[in-house]
Amino acid sequence: MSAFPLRASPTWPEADAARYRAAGLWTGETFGAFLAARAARFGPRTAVIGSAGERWSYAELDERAGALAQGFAALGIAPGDRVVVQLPNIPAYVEVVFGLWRVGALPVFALPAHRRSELEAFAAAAEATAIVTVERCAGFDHGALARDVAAAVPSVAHVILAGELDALRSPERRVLWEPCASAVAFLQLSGGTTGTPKLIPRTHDDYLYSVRESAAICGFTPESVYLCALPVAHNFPMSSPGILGVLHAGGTVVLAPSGDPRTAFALIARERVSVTALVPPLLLAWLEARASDGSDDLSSLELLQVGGARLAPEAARRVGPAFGCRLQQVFGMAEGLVNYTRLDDVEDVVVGTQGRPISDDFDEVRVVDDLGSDVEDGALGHLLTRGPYTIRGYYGDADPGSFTADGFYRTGDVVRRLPSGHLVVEGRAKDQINRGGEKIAPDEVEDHLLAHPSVHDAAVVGVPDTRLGERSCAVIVARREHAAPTAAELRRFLRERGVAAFKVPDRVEVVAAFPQTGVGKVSRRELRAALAASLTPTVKEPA
Ligand code: AMP
Ligand code: DBH
Repeated sequence: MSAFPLRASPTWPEADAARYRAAGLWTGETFGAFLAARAARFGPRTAVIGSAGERWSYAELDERAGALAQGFAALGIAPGDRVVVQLPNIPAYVEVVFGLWRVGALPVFALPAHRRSELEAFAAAAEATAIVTVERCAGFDHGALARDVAAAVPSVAHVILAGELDALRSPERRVLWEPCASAVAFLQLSGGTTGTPKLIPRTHDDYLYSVRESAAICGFTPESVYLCALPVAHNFPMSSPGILGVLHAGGTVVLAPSGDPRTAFALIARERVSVTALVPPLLLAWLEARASDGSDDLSSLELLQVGGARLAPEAARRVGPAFGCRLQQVFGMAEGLVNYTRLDDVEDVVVGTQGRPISDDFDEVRVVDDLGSDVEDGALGHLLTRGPYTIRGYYGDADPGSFTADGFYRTGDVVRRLPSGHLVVEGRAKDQINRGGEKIAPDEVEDHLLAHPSVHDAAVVGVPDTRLGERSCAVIVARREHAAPTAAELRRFLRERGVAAFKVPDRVEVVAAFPQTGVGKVSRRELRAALAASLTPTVKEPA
């Protein structure tokens, strides 16, 4: 077993677990068994297509994952070990993740955009023993980054590069791990509202339940061809129904190296893609590209999913005419609850709501006022949720305040529930900026800004933006006797500290002092709200 024991995380009470098992929601299947069963059933069918021409059958994927698992074991990766995976959209991602599951290790999913500051925090919080990455991607030296992180985080003993996987494979077929489906299978990342990362412990049972149901809701079949245009490790393209949903159904995953319309449209035409998933800004880019050049053959597209951030109804209405396919809105979170508009919902519902939960019977949704009392359907309130695939606590019980005493997750989203059960996301009560689906924790960025020698105080707030929904703005108070740092200087400073590009403020404003909100100790939330309100009218929306 791992030399670094898993931290305990709050989990479902036994009575609920028993209920989910008795109802057949939690089946006891593990990810390792899942892939073996898919290979037995869909053996010669194509499971994964890469942009460099790779085409792996289900049997081949199973074989590759098995051989890699033996290699991981030989290297010393033990059951229960956490392994940070930072890979772009390449087929190796799929074999690595299943290979880790086969050896009993827990992937910790990082995005290619993450940099030293984030990777170090994930590796340290998870006490990871290895990092799997690529040598280089999109001009960035991920290999060097992983080696830096390994040097800084004592638990990390191995850096494994995608280019070394073939050498690692072993023909041995030892049984590596006796699976337990109720155990944590991986740690997903929360968009987070705090500076320290909150890791999300998902079990085999709970995640596979959501994957199977999602595939059914979205009508996935062995004929489904899914284009993964978003970063593959994100919860949406991974599980809603995402690549796991396609593999469950026996369909084909096509991995796009980027979501840009040129790349994606060519892959859709070449592989006869039937379904894909986008965040709203990417949808806007696709709509524009389609309007200026309609020559790509996208006639195979049947379903376009959009989620991660608010989709403007005007954009939603353009999907059908532009792509000749149905739109589906997806409102989900890595912590669990996923809502879908249904394939048979009328247009007004598909355009005007963010869908309803996966399970009518088992997802518990409450919409409450500030005091925690349920509000009427149609009224605004805080969304709380509990159910068979929503976590009861973060890894190591970080941030217990995100959960109610009776186990509901406080999503931080402000919603309206319609009598049909559909939810409309109206806003947010959590300290988080949603930059076109990329979540930014103001605290985290502020902590970095405060490290600058000329910064006395800093607040990071969201400002409305037509394209991204919101952009981030850093409001800075300079230190006495110091010249205020320029925006370019602050951006460079953050990049040098290893902060992901999407977290670097789009805009920097310098003020003499922060407004005094309330009496006594100023709450960061109130301060950010006051600053955001003072900023909004001056925002120049980009063309
Ligand atoms: P995360 O916690 O990083 O997984 O992000 C989940 C959050 O993204 C949700 O709580 C919402 O705030 C936001 N979100 C996801 N999908 C949608 C959507 N379709 N519309 C509006 N907000 C969304
Ligand atoms: O934004 C998200 O985190 C998200 C969006 C759609 C998600 O986790 C999901 C679907 O599963």
